[in-house]
Amino acid sequence: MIRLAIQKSGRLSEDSLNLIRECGINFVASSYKLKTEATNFPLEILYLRDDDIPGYVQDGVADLGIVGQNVLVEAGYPALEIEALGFSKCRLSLAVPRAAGYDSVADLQGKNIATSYPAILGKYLAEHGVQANLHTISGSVEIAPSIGLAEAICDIVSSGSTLLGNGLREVETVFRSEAVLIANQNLSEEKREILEQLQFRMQAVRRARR
Ligand code: PRT
Ligand code: ZN
Repeated sequence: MIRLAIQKSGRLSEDSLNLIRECGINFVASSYKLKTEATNFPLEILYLRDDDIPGYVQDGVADLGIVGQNVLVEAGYPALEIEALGFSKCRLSLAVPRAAGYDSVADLQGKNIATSYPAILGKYLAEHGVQANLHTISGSVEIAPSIGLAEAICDIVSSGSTLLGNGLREVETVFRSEAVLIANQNLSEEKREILEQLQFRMQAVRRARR
């Protein structure tokens, strides 16, 4: 039996469940239960907050997980990634108020930037020789400039309509992300065999979708 952690409810949930189902794995999903066992494959599914998934897989509480690369890298466990899954594509971008002047990332020197991704953003700014004051907030990052908390933000973007609706302009792509399969690095021989079968099926599903 192998344990896979997926997001309980959010943007990754439906596509994660669909992928497992398309692999021919049957289970009864329920919105109030925290785990389910598949009926025709040695798999147990755990439903968690996405932010908790990398740590649980690192610690071996779960053997596998499906999570966004943004959350995985921010948590500091990029090495757990074993396969990109091709859904939940998005980018982590810097944005400034539409009326603000902006030529390059150097313009952010000494500025206040609100984000939920201080680790990824901090690394990016350091690579570009920029020192800024990062304000870590867990949600509603887009409103930070209009309430005077920051001159810029760094947040997840997909269509760009949230930025637009908040009077912001996307100026730099900091990180590109999609959902990935992650695995604990010390799986038993038995679990590694189950993982191999699961990956084989996932790859077949992805080929069939193309
Ligand atoms: O409750 P839990 O902690 O599990 O969920 P969560 O609220 O932290 O995450 P959730 O469900 O919002 O997102 C899960 C993952 O989906 C993220 O970590 C990303 O990998 C991926 N993803 C893909 C997105 C988006 N697209 C996305 N558009 N995550 C968030 N957004 C948000 C973004 O923060 C912004 O507020 O949507 C808004 C922007 O969307 P556009 O289309 O207006 O640009
Ligand atoms: Zn989350």
